[in-house]
Amino acid sequence: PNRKFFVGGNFKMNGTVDMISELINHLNKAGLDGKTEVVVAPPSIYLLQVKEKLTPPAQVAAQNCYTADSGAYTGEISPSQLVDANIEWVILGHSERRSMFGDTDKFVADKTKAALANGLKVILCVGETKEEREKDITMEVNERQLEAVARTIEEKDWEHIVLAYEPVWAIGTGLVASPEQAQEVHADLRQWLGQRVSQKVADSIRIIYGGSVNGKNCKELAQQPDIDGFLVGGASLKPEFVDICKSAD
Ligand code: G2H
Repeated sequence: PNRKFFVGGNFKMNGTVDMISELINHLNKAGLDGKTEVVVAPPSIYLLQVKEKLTPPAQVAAQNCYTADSGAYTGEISPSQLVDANIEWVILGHSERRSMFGDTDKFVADKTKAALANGLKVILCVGETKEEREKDITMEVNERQLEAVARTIEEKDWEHIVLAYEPVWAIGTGLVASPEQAQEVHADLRQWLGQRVSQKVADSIRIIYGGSVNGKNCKELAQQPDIDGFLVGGASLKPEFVDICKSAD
């Protein structure tokens, strides 16, 4: 299967006007050749700045959005506003939003549907906690999160989704999943999609890994057959992000 490698940089709630400007300059000078699809996700207040300065083919993602188009929803951003600002992507279902900001499986699915309906592409995150892995319910949890989306969108919508597997125990902890651990879940997720959605979706969807990816561990992870890229947090704020963008070259 011919899946284009995908690397996302999730800045989370980090950065300043100056720091983000430096990061984007560095990325622009990196000579990314478009072999890997590169997408950066700054905090929403910096989306327009990044959109203006970032050189294509690199693209921009929001870190979240709401379901409605407009209205009395203080503090939220709509999918249509992101489209209006020429933002191509949105990250949905990140574990930090699930655990801290009330994003349930259903809410994530509804946001995904709204984002896709407006023409955004979605980086959809799933992943189990440490306790869930120890209880041996890793796939159950990941399937439950994915099932909520599968029953909300149509088969054709999956073409505009990149699936990010982010084990919560590996996020920001320095405890990266081993290439074997990540590959195992990625393969299971692909198999699940094949049975639940279609073989075509299973074969073509990019499944990317997130959780303490850095310039050193990315190469070995990138060689796994079902790892089609990364969602990078901490290391996306450092020069080594460029090395991660080139890890499949
Ligand atoms: C997982 C990842 C980016 P980090 O959240 O989404 O963050 O690379 O800092 O573990």
